[in-house]
Amino acid sequence: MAKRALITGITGQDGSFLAEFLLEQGYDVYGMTRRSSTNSFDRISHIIDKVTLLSGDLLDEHSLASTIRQARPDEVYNLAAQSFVPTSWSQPVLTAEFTAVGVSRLLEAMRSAKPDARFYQASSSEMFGKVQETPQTETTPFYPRSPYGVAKVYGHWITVNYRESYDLYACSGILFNHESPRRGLEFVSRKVTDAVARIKLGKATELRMGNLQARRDWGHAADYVRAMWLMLQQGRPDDYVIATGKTRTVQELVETAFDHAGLRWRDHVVIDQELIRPAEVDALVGDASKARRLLQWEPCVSFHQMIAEMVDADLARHARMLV
Ligand code: NDP
Ligand code: GDR
Repeated sequence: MAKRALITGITGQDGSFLAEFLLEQGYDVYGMTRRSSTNSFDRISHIIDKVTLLSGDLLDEHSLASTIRQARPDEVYNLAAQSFVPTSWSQPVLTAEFTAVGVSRLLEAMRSAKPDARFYQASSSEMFGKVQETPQTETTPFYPRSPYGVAKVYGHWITVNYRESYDLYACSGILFNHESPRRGLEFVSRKVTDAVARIKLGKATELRMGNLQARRDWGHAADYVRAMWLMLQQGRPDDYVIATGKTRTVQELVETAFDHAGLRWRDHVVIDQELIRPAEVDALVGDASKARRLLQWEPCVSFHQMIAEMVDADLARHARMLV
């Protein structure tokens, strides 16, 4: 019989890649979506006939329990969250409700409706924040620097706590930044590749940016969703860092994207103080050796391949809009 998986956040970047991956593995895929007056199914439109969508919201425990009862999942992937760091300063309480307490609601729903399901929590390198050691591993202490980071620390520890308290198979994947052409337009990689495409096609001239000196460890979303699945296929549940081990500045990302389109970034980029964050995470770089050793996980897509793919996709999209 086919295994059944429930994905919260299926309409997001990672949810769409994970749904594709699990369908390829022969799973019956269920996705939880929240109601909105316009649908947000763009990222899953190509697989919409192959997945079953169920209505639920992280704010509503009743809907979570009902979603789990309907899906009867073997595996639950909790990818839903308020995931944009700057919004967590303007909406700190909502971020805590979705990204922190939402994890408790889902774990409680799973514990009552399907306690033998395996659970994946989407934890984040933002938990390391003001880093206490470099590179960051599963044992590096957390020091979050935004309401989002604080909420993710809660989500991480409640997952560990439910594993230890109730013997659930619950894993926390501490994933570093990962991108793709499906990344939301507000995140730095996609903001840059989208602007490069618009500038190249004559639709824009300027790109306003915040801190160019911040460093991140950027990988590709398709590689990272494979790691989520691997975590749920092991003999026992555990937590894993997923990262490439390479760190680059935002400026290097900008240069790479402009170079790929044959443009000079200095002709177009303007620093906007409004985009500087109240507290910054200056430099992240992960050590994924535990995942490499125990999950045999390796990233396949390089940084340059990924940025080229994103620029090309945005160029094609904007060119289509011109005709
Ligand atoms: P996205 O922002 O692209 O997707 C977030 C998803 O959560 C969307 O499907 C959204 O639905 C859904 N969602 C938000 N609020 C609720 C709610 N109240 N109830 C139900 N669903 C909700 O995020 P990513 O795909 O990039 O990330 C997936 C997860 O991984 C997130 O938890 C994120 O914090 C975490 N993460 C991401 C990293 C990255 O680099 N991408 C790195 C580390 C962790 P809708 O379409 O309706 O808005
Ligand atoms: P991050 O991703 O906050 O790391 O969280 P983002 O791409 O938003 O920022 C990365 C770095 O770029 C700097 N930056 C800018 N960022 C944005 N968005 N826009 C700008 O104009 C800009 N200029 C400079 C930022 O200051 C920051 O240092 C992402 C999210 O996906 C989280 O959900 C996830 O948990 C972490 O990655 C790991």
